[in-house]
Amino acid sequence: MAMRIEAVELRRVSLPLVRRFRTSLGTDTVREALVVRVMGDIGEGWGECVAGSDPSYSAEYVDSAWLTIRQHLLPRLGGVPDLQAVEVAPLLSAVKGHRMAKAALEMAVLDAELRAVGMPLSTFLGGASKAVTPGVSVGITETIPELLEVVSGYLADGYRRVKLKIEPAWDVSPVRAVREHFGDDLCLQVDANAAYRRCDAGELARLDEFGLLMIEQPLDEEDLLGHAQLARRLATPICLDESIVSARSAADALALGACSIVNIKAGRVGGYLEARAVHDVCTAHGVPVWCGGMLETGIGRAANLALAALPGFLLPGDISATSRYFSEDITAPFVLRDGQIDVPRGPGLGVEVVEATLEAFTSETEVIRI
Ligand code: NPQ
Ligand code: MG
Repeated sequence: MAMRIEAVELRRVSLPLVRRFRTSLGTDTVREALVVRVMGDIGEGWGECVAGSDPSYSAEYVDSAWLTIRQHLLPRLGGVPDLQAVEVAPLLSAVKGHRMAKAALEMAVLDAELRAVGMPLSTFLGGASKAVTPGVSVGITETIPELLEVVSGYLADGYRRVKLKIEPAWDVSPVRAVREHFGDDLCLQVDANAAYRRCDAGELARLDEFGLLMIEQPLDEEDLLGHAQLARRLATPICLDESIVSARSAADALALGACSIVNIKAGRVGGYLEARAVHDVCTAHGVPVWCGGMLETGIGRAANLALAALPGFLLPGDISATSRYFSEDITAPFVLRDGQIDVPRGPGLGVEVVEATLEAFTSETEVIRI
């Protein structure tokens, strides 16, 4: 199936978070998302750009992605008569970087194409799982009692894996408190979002006694060598997030010994097809992967569920129920059922955008006609 793009609608959407989310990068109370609708001869498709409102997690942010899509990406897709989703990345390869912007467009074209042929994204990607086991990412809180209360709530909701956000001076004590309070059986891991430096290795080694599943991205995204050196000093496995921007960088990180687990986020690597390639590289090396999360709306959440249905996704991801983040979403909510979330079965992403809700949360719209 192929399409000709006739118009693209960009929307800035602001969804209030149910509780503020603090990480070593900053504090968010609202998720500002960029939603992309591609319209063409075969119908329409939806995509979501996972960039944040400022360049703190990565260099990309909503405004940069918006401009890049309009000025540099769409002009390379707009005139193509028989555009296929698999050609989107090659056609955009002359534009350096801007992977999250590229991923959003590819997702929308994939959705349009797969809807037109009636195939679910999970089937197209090669996923077999019907449901995935969710984890939950827990922000930095003001106090340890507050953290224990928040974690208790998530365990009561049915989450079976907990990830604590850490930063210097919020690491050993919260981890110890959670481990002591909930016991050794709790699947526990931490994520530093690059908040440490090579000279902090001694401090990070203090986490070894808590039996963590992994420590995610302790050092700078560009510091693969530092991660390799740190991996040799720590008993806790290192997982990379920000550093992995392509299948090639995943292969390099594994060859260097910089990590033994990989967090896959399609936006960060330029799309769901590249994300599958990262999965394939890791699986070929016997390295387990899991699906990261970027506080997606139902659009991105649906696509993440499809990706996480691939066989190498051996660890619970940051795919939580909608209610972990939002009281209202632009699609029907994803819910926990017996501690799992179902992979969408409908064609394409398998979700319908509720247009009235989308409109209510939209602060800016631009329609670009080809
Ligand atoms: C991570 N996500 O794994 C990211 C980081 C992150 C679920 O822990 C707005 C948009 C705020 C994206 C905060 C989780 C964000 C964001 C943190 C992503 O590193
Ligand atoms: Mg992370």
